[in-house]
Amino acid sequence: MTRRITLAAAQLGPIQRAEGRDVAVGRMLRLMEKAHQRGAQVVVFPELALTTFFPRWYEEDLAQANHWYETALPSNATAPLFEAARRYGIGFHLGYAELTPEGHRYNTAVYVHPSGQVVLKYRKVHLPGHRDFDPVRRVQHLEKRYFEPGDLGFPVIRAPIADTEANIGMMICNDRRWPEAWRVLGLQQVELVMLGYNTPSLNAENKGFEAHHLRVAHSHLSIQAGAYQNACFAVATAKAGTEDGHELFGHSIIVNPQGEIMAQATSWDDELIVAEADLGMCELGRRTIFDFARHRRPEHYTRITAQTGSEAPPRWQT
Ligand code: CDT
Repeated sequence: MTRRITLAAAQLGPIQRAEGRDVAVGRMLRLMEKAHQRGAQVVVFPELALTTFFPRWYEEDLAQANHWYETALPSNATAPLFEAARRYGIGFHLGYAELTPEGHRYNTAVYVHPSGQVVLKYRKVHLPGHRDFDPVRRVQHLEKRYFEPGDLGFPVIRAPIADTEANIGMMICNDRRWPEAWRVLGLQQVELVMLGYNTPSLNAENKGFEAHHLRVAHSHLSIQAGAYQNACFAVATAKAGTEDGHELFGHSIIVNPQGEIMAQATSWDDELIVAEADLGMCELGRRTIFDFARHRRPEHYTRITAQTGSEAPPRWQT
């Protein structure tokens, strides 16, 4: 039996700081309608999809930032997305800022079944940037101020999608650059990784020049390598364009388990890209070169979990 599903990445153009959730949700609904017309069964929206990428703005008092966070899902603002999912029979992935009843703040994503039930929740583990205002940076990237590292690990769940089931997992933006995150998902036989991102076109750390085309290349390299080495599909969806005067590079992609790009966004605006995935394709890598049970040597990987920073090697002695 073939296990085919139609995947969509729903790239969002910029959402300006002054724009409310109603604007973002309205645009997302149009993308869901398009996804339905194009036969998609899963739609992946970006990281922090409901607002501007607010960690670029410094707020001394965190409570003043509460308006950027969701305290419930669905809420009045997000309910139309859940209704559209039900209407079209489409599951969707949504990235948002989460404020829990206990006061914890996370950069979160959920996968919502067409019935409206949340199937899987993930909280971003690798938070880039810094905690305090950095006068050297051209643009602030305050994720370490606004979020705690996720406390859910990298969960994978087997869930119904269309007429079949798929092992789904998630990562968020910076996570895609960490092979450890992909491998933890791979070790749970993930077949579909959903990930959203907001990546500036410029490296704003002022520690050297990084060419624009390499910023995109590094993103694609990481996603293609992660999908290939873990024999899974990946839907990677960007927020794109000039947001609050700062450029995000877009280039959303859908990748197959061979690491090939099946579809790529070409605009820096709202754009839907679609690809058909035969989940059976995950078997080849899993049974051959990346048959983990046969080939992995974890006894030689202890540094991966025993150590965080790198250590200098011993110096060769004559
Ligand atoms: N949102 C996010 O994780 N963005 C990072 C850029 C960080 S630059 C400090 C990324 O890895 O794409």
